Amino acid sequence: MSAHRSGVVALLGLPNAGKSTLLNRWVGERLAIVTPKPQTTRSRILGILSQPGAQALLLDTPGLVRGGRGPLDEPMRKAVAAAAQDADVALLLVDLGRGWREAHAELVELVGTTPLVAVGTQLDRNRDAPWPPPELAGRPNFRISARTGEGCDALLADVLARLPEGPPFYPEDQLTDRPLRFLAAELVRESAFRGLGDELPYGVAVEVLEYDESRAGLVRIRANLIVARESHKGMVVGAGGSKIKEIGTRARQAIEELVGEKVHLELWVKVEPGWMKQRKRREALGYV
Ligand SMILES: Nc1nc2c(ncn2[C@@H]2O[C@H](COP(=O)(O)OP(=O)(O)OP(=O)(O)O)[C@@H](O)[C@H]2O)c(=O)[nH]1
Ligand SMILES: [Mg+2]
Repeated sequence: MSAHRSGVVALLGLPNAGKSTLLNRWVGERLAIVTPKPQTTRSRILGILSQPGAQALLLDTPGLVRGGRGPLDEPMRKAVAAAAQDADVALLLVDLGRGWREAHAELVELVGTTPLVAVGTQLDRNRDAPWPPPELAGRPNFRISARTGEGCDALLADVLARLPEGPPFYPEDQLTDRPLRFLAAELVRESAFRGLGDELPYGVAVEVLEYDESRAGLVRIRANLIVARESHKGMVVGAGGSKIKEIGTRARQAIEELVGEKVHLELWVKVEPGWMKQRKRREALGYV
């Protein structure tokens, strides 16, 4: 029997490459939220993938924008750098439809000497796109669709074979290091991102005030949807409270699916100017 392998796999790429979709597919749960909006992921999300003989610690990371100067950009850049440097294997995800960009070169630089695997994503809708780009010539490369699953098993087998020998770091039934209350907050944020369409205010955040599992079969959650400006409150609440209701209903359903129990979700909108600029506050909200 061959030895057990374990190690850290960083998922890197530009916004919307499909990093979080791939993490969720491999782990089989919605650990990382996914939306069509760039910069959906705001922190390093660990997904633990255990198979007989191997355990991969998958680090999903925020997609960086070039020269981004928002208050969240610097901490997000640090999260990406830390993931890249912790990794035993780095996956550079490149949307086949958008192809190679200058910002990819910066990510390659961040990865340094860690073995890098090039992954062309969203194959289902970009079958004829050229691949690999000349900048990635000589690197191992794969094409996948995280949406349909095409190519994902072959990529995973290759990645696991690159991990160093070692025992598992986590119990094999553990899927992440984040508590359920954080995952619940993220699912509320995902629902808000989806519900708010193009007028989404950048500064939306979610804070879970209460996560109560004391009653069998029911989780009671009280949460704030935080906006950075008074003028954003109306957008989130909607006419007669219709928008916040829609956001809450969709989030509740997603949380119920994740925890496998009934959920009671009470959602409030709170204006908190400047939360993004305060490091402690960002950390308390889980975005680092
Ligand atoms: N057609 C298709 N769409 C995909 C695929 N993978 C991801 N998407 C879509 O692309 C969008 C972005 O996916 P995410 O997984 O959130 O991308 P990300 O790289 O995590 O993005 P950030 O967190 O913003 O950096 C979502 O609307 C996904 O549904 C794919 O394989 N095929
Ligand atoms: Mg993401």
